[in-house]
Amino acid sequence: MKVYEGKIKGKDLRFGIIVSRFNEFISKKLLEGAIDALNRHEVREEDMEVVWVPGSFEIPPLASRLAKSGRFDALICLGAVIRGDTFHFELVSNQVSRGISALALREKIPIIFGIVTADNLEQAIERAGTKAGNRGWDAAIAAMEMANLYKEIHET
Ligand code: INI
Repeated sequence: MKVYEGKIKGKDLRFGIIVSRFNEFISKKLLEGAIDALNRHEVREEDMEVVWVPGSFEIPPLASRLAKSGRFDALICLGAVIRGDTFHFELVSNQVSRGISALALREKIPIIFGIVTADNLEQAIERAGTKAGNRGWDAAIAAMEMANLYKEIHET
């Protein structure tokens, strides 16, 4: 029986990170978590590119362009959508999740969903490096695993 499982290692892999400036207090913590995870798994500084966008709504169109550039083995999308910030929470969170999943199906590289959706600021803080871990770190781990898995599958 052949079993495929991507390794969580980052050496010689290139990552694009798209991060939203809206709720930057949270998203910069996600970015720190993601970079830390990549650093600790031997991804070189020159193999990471960070692109800031105004809000999570802008993440899918940017990810689409970066995916087509051919420069990356995986993309990591980071943002924070918090209910109560504005009444269009549902609209933004639905659009960004639909957009990223549609892209992930269409593009050749993994596109990882590292968007925190939370009912309030406290919940978002919990997911950005306090008691519920750091979703940015988790997204980077998933990106390495999926990038290696895609390579394994394509090589067979
Ligand atoms: N963008 C976010 O990243 N998080 C939010 O919580 C949010 N809310 O709630 O409004 C948000 N809105 C901005 C949106 O992403 C776009 O930047 C804006 O609509 C311009 O297109």
